[in-house]
Amino acid sequence: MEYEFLSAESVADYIRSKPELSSRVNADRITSVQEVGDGNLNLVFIVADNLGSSVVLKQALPYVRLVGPDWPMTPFRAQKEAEALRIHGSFNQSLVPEVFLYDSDRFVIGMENLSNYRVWRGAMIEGLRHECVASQMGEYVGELAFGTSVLGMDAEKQKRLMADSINPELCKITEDLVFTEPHNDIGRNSVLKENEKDAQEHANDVDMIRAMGEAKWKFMTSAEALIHGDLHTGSVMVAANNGIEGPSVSKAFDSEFAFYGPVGFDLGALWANYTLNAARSVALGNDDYADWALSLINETWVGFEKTIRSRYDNRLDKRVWREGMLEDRLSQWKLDAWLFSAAKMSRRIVGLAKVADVEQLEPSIRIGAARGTLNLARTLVARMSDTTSIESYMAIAHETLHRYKTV
Ligand code: SR1
Ligand code: MG
Repeated sequence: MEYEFLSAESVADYIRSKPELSSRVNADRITSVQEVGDGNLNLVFIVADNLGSSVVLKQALPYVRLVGPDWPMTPFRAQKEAEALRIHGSFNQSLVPEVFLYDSDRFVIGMENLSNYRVWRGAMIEGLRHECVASQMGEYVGELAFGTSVLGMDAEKQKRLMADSINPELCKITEDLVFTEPHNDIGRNSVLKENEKDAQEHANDVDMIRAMGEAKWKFMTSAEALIHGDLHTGSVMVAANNGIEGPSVSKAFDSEFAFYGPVGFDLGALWANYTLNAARSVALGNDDYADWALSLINETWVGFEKTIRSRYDNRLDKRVWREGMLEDRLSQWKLDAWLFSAAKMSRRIVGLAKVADVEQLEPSIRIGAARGTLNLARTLVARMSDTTSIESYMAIAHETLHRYKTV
């Protein structure tokens, strides 16, 4: 597919040609253009003028940036992202960036520049505590779980939206990288030599494979809501309201993996990424921070549950969806989040697209963080049948990560 890529040199002309952008940034007075795309897929520019206005331009490349042109990828993912941001924003604009423009010829999204925000993963790696963000992300998942499911959206409208939101290419990335390849290496997996045995045991664990089969099935068949689809801590921007720490604000971004999928997948992604930070923190001996990171699991769940409970009175069909249904859904979503989190943490250890939390550790201590995380994923799966309380999850994570600490 042929289309022109943006460059630092061409963005001014691009903005000039789009009234939705030129009304926000003065293309004749641009003072800085930064390419900040540190994700795996896209080009991202922050463009600012000398009057203090700025905008973000995000362009989908026709391939996976992490790998290069050898891995082609549909640029129509930009359309999925723009639509998901708009729909999610309609429930609570404070939790996602505002979209100003979607350019279907060049697959560009023009959106709000979150200039005083930063990526949560980086902030957590630095040991900063952005309070309330985990709860806000639970609230975000709760809003989309209610608002885009048949609980909150007219059933006919919801079916049309579901059809429009089909996102097969991006879903395939997840199906392969998250559920399949950790147990079936096609040459994209890698670990430290000292972790090869751990990765092998993880890959060969028949109970884990069975659970991942179930998780993959759920991911591919359970079209509950228009989920974010890749809600790790690198997909969350955070800003402290007062000073460096204390109550913060946050926004979920990078929604190109959005599709009608299981609500528990987004929750599980958050839980897994809190846990990956805890693995890092344990390895570094930052035990207090590790405990704080694990406490976010509960905070996200509470934010989610509170939102769903508060919306449930407004459900569109009360004939058979009564109070019991709410309790059943919450139990199932918790179980799903538990299962998906195991998949989401182990893929970041053995598969393609690892996370800085663990990867940036010195090898001598990374061994323990990787081993602990893989064993934790397997233990969580093994324990699912006897407990799914969040307290148990956090206790299992605490105990397992400390047990495998090296040095
Ligand atoms: C090829 S894309 C690799 C990963 O980056 C994204 O953030 C998703 O997690 C995907 O699996
Ligand atoms: Mg991303």
